[in-house]
Amino acid sequence: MILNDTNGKRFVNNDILQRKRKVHESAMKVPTSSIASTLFLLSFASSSLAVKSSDFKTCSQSGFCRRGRALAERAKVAGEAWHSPYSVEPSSLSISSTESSFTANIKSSLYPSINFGLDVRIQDDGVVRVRMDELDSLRKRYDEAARWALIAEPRISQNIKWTVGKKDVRAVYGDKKDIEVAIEFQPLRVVLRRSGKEQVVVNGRGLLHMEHFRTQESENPVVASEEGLDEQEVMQVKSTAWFEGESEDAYWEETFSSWTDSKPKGPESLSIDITFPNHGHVYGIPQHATSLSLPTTQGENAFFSEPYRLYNADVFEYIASSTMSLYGSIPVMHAQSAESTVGVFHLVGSEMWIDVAHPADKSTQTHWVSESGILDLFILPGPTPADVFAQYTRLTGTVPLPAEWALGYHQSRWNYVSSDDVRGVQKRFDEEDIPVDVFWLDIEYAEEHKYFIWDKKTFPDPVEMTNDVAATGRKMVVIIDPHLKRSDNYPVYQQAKELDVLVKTKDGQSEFEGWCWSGSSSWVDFFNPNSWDWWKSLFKTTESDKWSWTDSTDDIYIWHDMNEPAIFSGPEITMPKDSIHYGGWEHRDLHNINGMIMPNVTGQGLIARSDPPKRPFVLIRSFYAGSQRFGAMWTGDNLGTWEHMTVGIKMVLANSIAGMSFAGSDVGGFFGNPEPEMLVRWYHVGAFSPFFRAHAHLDTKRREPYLLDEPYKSIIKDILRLRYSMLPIWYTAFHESSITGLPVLRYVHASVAKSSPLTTKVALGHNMSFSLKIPQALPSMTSSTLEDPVYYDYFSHQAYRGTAKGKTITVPAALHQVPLLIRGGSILATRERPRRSSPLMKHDPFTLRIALDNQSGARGELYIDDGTTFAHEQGNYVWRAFLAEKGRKGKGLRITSRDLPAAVGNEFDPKNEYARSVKGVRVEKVVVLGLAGKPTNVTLEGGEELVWNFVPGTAATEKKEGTASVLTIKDPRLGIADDWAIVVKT
Ligand code: NBV
Repeated sequence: MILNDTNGKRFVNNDILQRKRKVHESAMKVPTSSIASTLFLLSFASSSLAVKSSDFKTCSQSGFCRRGRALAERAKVAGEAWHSPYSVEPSSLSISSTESSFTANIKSSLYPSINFGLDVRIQDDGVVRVRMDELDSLRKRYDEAARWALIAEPRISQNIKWTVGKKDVRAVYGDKKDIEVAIEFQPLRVVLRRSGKEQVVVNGRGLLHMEHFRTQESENPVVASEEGLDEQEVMQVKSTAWFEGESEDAYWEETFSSWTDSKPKGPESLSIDITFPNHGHVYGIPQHATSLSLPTTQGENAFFSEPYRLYNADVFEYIASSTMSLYGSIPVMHAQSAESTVGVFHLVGSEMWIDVAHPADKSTQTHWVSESGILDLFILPGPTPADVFAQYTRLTGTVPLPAEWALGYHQSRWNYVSSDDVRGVQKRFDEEDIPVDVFWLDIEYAEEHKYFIWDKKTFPDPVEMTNDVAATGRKMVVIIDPHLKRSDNYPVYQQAKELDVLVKTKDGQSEFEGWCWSGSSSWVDFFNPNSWDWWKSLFKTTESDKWSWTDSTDDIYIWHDMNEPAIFSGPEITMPKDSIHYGGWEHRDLHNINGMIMPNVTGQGLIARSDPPKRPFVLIRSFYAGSQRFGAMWTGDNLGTWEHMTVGIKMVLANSIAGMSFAGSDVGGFFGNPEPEMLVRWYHVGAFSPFFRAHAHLDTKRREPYLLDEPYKSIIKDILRLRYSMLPIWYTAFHESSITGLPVLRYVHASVAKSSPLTTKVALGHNMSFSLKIPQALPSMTSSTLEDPVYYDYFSHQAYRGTAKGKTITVPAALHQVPLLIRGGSILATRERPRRSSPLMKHDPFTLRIALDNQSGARGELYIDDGTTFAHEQGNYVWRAFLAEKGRKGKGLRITSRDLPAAVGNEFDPKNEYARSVKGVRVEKVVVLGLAGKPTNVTLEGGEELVWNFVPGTAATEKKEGTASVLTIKDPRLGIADDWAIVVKT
């Protein structure tokens, strides 16, 4: 049984999810342009940077990256004369009986005796999967990345017909039969076309190279000259040198700084070029601190000189603009063109470097070089961004619906030093009436950094402390790092040792030892299935015969830091690549996957500890493709600077592109002491991030919101209250994301037609309802380009009218003003009563804000459930569709609330247990923006006149800019879970 299967049931692909997806598909249509967008910040002056770059390799310090780039350079120099040595052997082609996939042998003219196998299959959503591995090889290439990243074996289409020609094999498919995949034989190329136009070309530049396994002895001698070699030998050397270069560069050993990597398997790297013709922008491959539209690393005027690196690493004081690796890696890239968005998912778990170039014709060339592993490439045909998200999350899963409290505000610092400190912080929040849901404890809560074990000197009463916090519905999160102190009095370590589930050194026998917070430490090998049940059991809060966490409660959730893994004594602050994991795999093969299993098992432990089970919450720093199923992420140790604030948003968006949309950055910056203005702006950013946590380094001054002077304190309190009032919008957006894979925070590209980069505005949820831009402290205005017909300022109700071409507007954004716009055409549900924590809002009434478009229409949805358990999987939820449309004869307005699943004929009981529990929860206010003309009366359909008030706008009727008219319907006494209609006559 593989771990993902168990999770699959809980987190993804369950029946409920499939049914909901259908409901969503039939109820909502997401236009292409609504998926593409981003938040934009002004650019800021550079600050001092303290990263120790020399701790991390550049491409030229990494043998396989050097070889990969040198290969590309040789190809460039050779120009037209360059040809890929790889080709398909047509006679070996074998099409499956269902005709949906085929295999073939691949030969490289360099090594005629080496065989490679190609496997191509088309999935039933049109995704093309291309796999290649060495056949009958000396050793086995790592082929388990899919096991960890994918939620299930993808379903293969039954409607494909391959046509085998002399030069290629092709399939045409898709609803409109407009997609064509061709695998060309000589040289091997894979091309995806839509309507005859090339979208993705693999090996078009001839950079494919799978270094085959060999023995050191079997190699060609390294030759400085050809002297002394007979003709045959010269030919032999030359026949590979034109392609592979003349030296065996770092094949068998590699030294970086004081570390030597023994490389017992020799060279096994994989180079592949992927071109996106006519696609001028590429996005994704997180995590890097850079713009969303990835700057070039090759070609004339390349922005960066180094390729983007994917090698999970703990980079101290990282640079805000760099291709350096950071904590997580997701090898997923979207490419955007005027007509389409496509994607690729290069499923490799080893270190990877990616070069990006835009040749003159506005297309994008990419070159991916990874250290080991098979080729397992998914081509995601799009053609809309929404399609690419659906295609990717069908493979790797969506973010499961989080507990609602997890969307509230999290207060953290390294460290709250004692139980009394925690109580004191909570008291101050309450005295100032500032909402907060979660208090966090960093590593100092643990005695000698032996995680799970409280330091009783400072935390003598952890259960009582947690219960005090939980009294207002709040939660605690405590850190559990992956390094285990090698100590006789640490039961967690002792048990791991007994179970023999620790990572081994290169001999495969001895326990790997490294240095971290806990001093001499070892690491659990979570690839070893024997570790799973044991690790889950550690979270049990009830007595058991073994050690269990009786010092904990169900209100304590988990934070996994340092799971790259970060090892102070290791090369590049991580684990030596020749360390050995379960199954005999080297750490090199799976380094980027390493961090994703621990949170998976922890999550299962959290689920298992309570009855009825509650949704887990785990925060992770290191992640890989599929990690979205197991936790939220944050962008690590940012600096308290404007650049880091800015790039943090881009990093959150880049993560969202790669499926990891429950993301945020440390509010305030981890290092440094931000000035109050900056802190306020940082709270603006945080309040519009899916994961909203303030956190700070040990050496920083305390900066909890209540410590600030006025007006900053009140401004931050207002921002926090705004976030809390909007929690229903966030929760509904997360619900949608859990079904469709669309990110919660969306980038909306200004205009698909112009193929502009994604750098204009950010949108939250389905309706792109929000456009937010954060200026630096001054000037206090910010501008945005609008294409959609109308936007309304969330607070002043100023109407801004965009044009098809895009129009630049200026929005006030003084420190106390969040530049927040609602898109005309949306209906938003909020809860406007300030409370101390989100669970206290459970039975609060709702306000509906209806922002009309130019046709006097709007729609929106609201999803609510108990917010903590899995009862929603049994159909216990309320999911409403709100609609505003012109009344009879095109006059007035009719506003309705319907049950969304029932409305599209889904099997669903609107009187489910949860719906019954919120029977008394009502809509307390309906606000309509942009109504043309004063109503004559406002009634419940077929019923009484309601209490209302109308303030005419200066913009409403003439469709000009100015304030919008505002109709406020007061306390219409409507149930949030009931069907109703309001008729507005004008
Ligand atoms: O556990 C201490 C910190 C933590 O506060 C931070 O959020 C992590 O990213 N941790 C890194 C280790 C030390 C960093 C200097």
